[in-house]
Amino acid sequence: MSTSPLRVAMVGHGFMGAAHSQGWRTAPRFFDLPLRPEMRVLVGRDSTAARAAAERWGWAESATDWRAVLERDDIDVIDIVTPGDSHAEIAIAALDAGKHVLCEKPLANTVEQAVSMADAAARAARRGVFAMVGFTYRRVPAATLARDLIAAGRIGEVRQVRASYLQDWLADAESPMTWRLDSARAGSGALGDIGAHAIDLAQFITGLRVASVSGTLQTLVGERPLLAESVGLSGTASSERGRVTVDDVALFTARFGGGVLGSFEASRFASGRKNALRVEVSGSTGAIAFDLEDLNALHVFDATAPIETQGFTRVLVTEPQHPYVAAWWPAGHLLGYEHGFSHQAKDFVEAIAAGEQPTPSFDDGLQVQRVLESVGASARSGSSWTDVEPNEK
Ligand code: 4PW
Repeated sequence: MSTSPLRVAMVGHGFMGAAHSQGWRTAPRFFDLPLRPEMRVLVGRDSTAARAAAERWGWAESATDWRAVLERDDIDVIDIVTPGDSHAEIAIAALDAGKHVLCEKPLANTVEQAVSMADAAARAARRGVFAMVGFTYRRVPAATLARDLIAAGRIGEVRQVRASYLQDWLADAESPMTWRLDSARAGSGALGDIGAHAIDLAQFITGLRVASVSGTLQTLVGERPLLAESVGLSGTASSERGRVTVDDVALFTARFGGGVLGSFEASRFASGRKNALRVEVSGSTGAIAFDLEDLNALHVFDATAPIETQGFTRVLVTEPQHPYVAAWWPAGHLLGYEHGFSHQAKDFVEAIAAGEQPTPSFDDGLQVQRVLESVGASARSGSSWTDVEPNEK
């Protein structure tokens, strides 16, 4: 293991804080990294809660003022796991202070904020300081394998894309309000929270970018009990009620560059679906299907195989030859949700050590933000086709 440290401060300590902590803690223990991440400071507004989270997850200390942490010269990385309304302020200040930044998705709550963040990232990159957005699911080995197979031409020419992210934790109308249901904090609902993952993953796997969209957004439950205590994605309800200000369901069709058509669905009301991020790509000589609820597998169809034995094959993605897998367990010993966060930390650390831009970059995060905004605009206009403005180069 490298002896040169990379000293990390994490701002925020909700569900994503636990996941990122797991990534930082585990990556240097399983991967041979060029820099050794050190979990220096966990930052949270409430000092008691921040201290408890720091002790539980293995951070050396806790703090309540992220601005003071940015001034410390014993911190190299700021990891942002707060709700979207604070991403831009923290990320821009951190980059300007010379800290590398890992920021949770979606990059921001608006395109305007995301543009400022991408500008700050470009300024910082010129000084060898890098920013990355946390579209973690790219780092699930089966998803990375899907990208590799398509890039190698294994399904021929991409013709059609189906992507969805389905959860059901809001299906109960009495499930309480959380920040994810407040547009001021989250920007949008299912669209940005989970639809952003579907957009990023579909683009990552196919190598194509969404050029225009036609969409619809719907809020199914307009009022919910306020949150008494947060637990995971949801929590316990209080006796007061509040208004839901985001979409519960987002549906849109998309035209990718090259004329490829895609369909997207994001819902937190999909009863029985717990965390089903699915991408299926149909090609001229085959197809590929990924489902996060079965994340150790990739379904691959080869249309050039003898017709008698054609069909989707469930490939178990646990061989040492598969992306990221060699560092873990022997073949067939499965990985889980949390491993994506270790892979994310690994890739981020390696890019920093090499002085290279990690991916997905803030430019990539901005492009996804533009897709989200175009879906919103299309929905407001009555589902008319709306172009996604390209990032300026
Ligand atoms: O980013 C997403 C979240 O906001 C996640 O990947 C899953 O859905 C877990 O929490 C929500």
